[in-house]
Amino acid sequence: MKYYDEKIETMSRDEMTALQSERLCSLVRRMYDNAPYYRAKMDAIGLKPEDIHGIEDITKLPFTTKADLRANYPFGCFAAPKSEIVRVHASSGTTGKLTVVGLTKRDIEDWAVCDARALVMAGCDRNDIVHVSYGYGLFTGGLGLHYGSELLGSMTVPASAGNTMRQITLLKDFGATVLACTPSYAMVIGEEIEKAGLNLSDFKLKRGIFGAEPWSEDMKREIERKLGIEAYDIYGLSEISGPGVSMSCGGDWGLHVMEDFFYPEIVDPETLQPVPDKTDGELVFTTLNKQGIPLIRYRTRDISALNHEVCSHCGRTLVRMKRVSGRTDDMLIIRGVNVFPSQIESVLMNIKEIVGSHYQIIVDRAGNLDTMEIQVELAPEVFSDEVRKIEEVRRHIEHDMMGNLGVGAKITLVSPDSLPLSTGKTVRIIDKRKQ
Ligand code: DLL
Repeated sequence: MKYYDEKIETMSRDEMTALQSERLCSLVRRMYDNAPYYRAKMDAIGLKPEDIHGIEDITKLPFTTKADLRANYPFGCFAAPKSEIVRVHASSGTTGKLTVVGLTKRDIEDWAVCDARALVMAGCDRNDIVHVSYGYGLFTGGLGLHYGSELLGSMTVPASAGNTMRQITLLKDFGATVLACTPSYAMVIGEEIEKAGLNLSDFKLKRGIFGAEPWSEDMKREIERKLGIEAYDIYGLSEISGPGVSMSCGGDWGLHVMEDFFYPEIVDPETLQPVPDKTDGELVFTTLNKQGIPLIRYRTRDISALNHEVCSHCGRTLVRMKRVSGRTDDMLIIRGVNVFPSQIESVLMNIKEIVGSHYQIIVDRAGNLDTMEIQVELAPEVFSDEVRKIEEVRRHIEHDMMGNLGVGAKITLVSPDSLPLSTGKTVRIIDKRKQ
């Protein structure tokens, strides 16, 4: 099975533009009539629904931000009557209130289609056994992949996150062929399999559907090696629709956006002006088909780039977005230098004496100077080595970090298994400057 929906996934640019234009015009009308907060934004600049004739007019429309969702907590941004909402999800940001979204029956069906398409992009079909270790609940990861996998017709195991040894037993006994979880949890599962002395040949795993947090190419290779699988990147956010907003096909440039549902733009985060293809900027989405909580020009804070060329790997015409390496707001500025956690991870993944996926970044200020400490777990076999050897490892990391980040970091090596483990999204950064 090459495509889930060949017509949409290989549509010509002109046809896609026509579809998006039609959907945008009807969305703007609906929002104007049913979403008072957005109507107020349009009124403030004197914009009427009839001023929007097609997707080319999208830049006339005001942006929406997380602050709008927070100000209208919990249900004030819904554009459908509460009687039509059949499910809510929510995500907790790093600060403040939950962001709540409401879905109608059709929203859930559309979402399942996105995830079914995503699974097929990764090479899955109805013969697969899909083990879902994303959390089930208010978080969108578990239920999103779950519905997509069922729609595809694959046997679906709703394992949810946690209790790693039990997960491993289920993976082995049920013969799961696909594992869906956060990349950091995939690393934990891989490490536990190694520690338990289990043989990969006792498992039938072939593919992994990993997302919900930034992860580097190096981490991808490490997960592939540890679990003997091919790892695919899945992207999404609750505000837009959870996992399946975009998905990698295994090609080497980016993730295909389900652009008949979600219209992507990249803007300069300072000027908010659109940037050319393949140029980094802030990713902005408009939900073209949603009913419960449609959003127009929602600023994701994620950094990406777009590429409209037809994909030579899979033949899809769906626009690609570059894998998200960080957010405009998890970017650390250390003594004026911009640092992304993904850069730190890349350095760590190439050092064999440590467990590269277990690290924590602590940022503080001493006097007027920013300080950055990176705590990393030593590999168990190195932990028992003599102090001189361990000090050498520490210096080596410090040196590589300086070379790659352009700013110094204090490296602290800690004993194996001493940093907090994550079964979902990992908290990597403790920024004491903000406390
Ligand atoms: O994380 C939805 C999801 C679940 C995606 C399972 C993929 C798999 P939120 O909790 O609302 O939703 O968090 C959304 O997570 O804005 C990104 O910053 C980050 N993120 C999600 N997927 C990726 C990815 C889910 N593949 C926020 N790469 C987004 C990098 C990602 N960052």
